[in-house]
Amino acid sequence: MHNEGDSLLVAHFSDLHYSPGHLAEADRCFGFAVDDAIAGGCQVGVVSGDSTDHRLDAHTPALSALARRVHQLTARMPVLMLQGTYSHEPPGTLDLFRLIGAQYPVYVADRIHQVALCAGHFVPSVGPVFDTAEIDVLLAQHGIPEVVFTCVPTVNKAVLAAAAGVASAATAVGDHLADYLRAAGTVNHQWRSRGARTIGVSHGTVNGCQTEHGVPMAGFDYEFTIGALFDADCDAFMLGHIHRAQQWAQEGRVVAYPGSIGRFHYGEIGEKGYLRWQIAPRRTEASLVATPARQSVCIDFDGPPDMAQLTEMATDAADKFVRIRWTVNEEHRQLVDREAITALFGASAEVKLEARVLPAVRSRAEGISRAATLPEKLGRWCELTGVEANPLMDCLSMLETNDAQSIADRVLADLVADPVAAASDASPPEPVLPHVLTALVGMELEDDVGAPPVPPGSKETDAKPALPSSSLTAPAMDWLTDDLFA
Ligand SMILES: [Mn+2]
Repeated sequence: MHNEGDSLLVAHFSDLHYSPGHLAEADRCFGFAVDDAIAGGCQVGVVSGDSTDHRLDAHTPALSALARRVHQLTARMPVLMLQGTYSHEPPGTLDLFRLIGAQYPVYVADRIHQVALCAGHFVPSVGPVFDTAEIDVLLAQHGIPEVVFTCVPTVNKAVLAAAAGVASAATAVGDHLADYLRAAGTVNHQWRSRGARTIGVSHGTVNGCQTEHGVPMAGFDYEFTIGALFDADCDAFMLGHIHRAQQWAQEGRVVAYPGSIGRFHYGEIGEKGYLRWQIAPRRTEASLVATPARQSVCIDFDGPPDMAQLTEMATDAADKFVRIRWTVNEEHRQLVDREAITALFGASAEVKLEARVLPAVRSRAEGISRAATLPEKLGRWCELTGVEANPLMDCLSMLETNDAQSIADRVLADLVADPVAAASDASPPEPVLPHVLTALVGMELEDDVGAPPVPPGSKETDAKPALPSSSLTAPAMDWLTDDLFA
């Protein structure tokens, strides 16, 4: 039916996300893409999932707008629509689209199977792949199909978890799909050898792909590996789900995401568009046709926004969607003039201001509240502040076991037992203090109340350093009775 070297032109759209909130963006971009695909002579249309953003009521203008575009497409080409993520496209959403074909039908792929396109009609396999008897009947009735699709809509992990066990459900998805794709590859190999083109269509994550925010997706619980997709022996593998356009090629075969049709979120990098595929045996190419997606500009400040920088940015932000984020401490929140910023971006399509205010919380001793006993809390505090714990533990046990008078007597007794060398060139006063208090002297006390106990060079204090001044003991005790564990 096809001459070697003939190219089949396929328009591949994905992640349209029609919804009231996204209607303007989705319809401007999908409308452009549909017109462009028709004008460019595309022969088949594929929508690889997430046509809608969430459950839509029948009266929602977004649903009829989507239906109108698909209907427009079917005046010129058959269209295959694949079931996407259930939260975006609740099962059954696409059923209605089977009814809106104009000159050509809309085929809805909502199970894992294969389907042949023969002279504008879709002929599905009964099971997951065409068996030999089906292939013989199909060839006898329709001749060689223009294209055979292998459809892998969103896989319900809950169903798989029930079958494979919860623990292995995540990786089992990948294993089962790889097995299926390999089986489909055997059948596709037969189709290809007869001259039919083969196209895979799926909605899921390829391990190692990159999201629209530039984040690589790597792990074991993604649906596919690139190798598994190439195992399906498809000339073209058309993917949906990831909103960033990207592709992989191997021996003239291509696996590709067109990405979302429009820019639905701030911070999405790269161009938006649809893929125009030229599919010929061993010589497939896919090129992105950019849609007029909205332009967004995002800037984040670690602190109050820099008005000079914003003024410069604003000159290039007309008609763009602008998001400005900043992080400020609670006490500085009043420094930000939201009205001035909004005025700067008066010519922009939208200005979104997102402030993150850091509350004034002083974490003086992290984890201390989880310690159960007072000695444990003290131990944790010593650990965090780098203070030797033993002298303070002695103090604490003294406080817990003795009354005030006996503690005072003991301190005084220690002082008498350790007289002072009262020379003019006396060494610093610290050594003369009882060892439990010595530990407190070196500590940084909050609010600077714990000033050094002895003004250097003061003869008067040099002469009588033996009595701990109130300026020393009071703040030191404050620490123990203060709201330390808040
Ligand atoms: Mn999506």
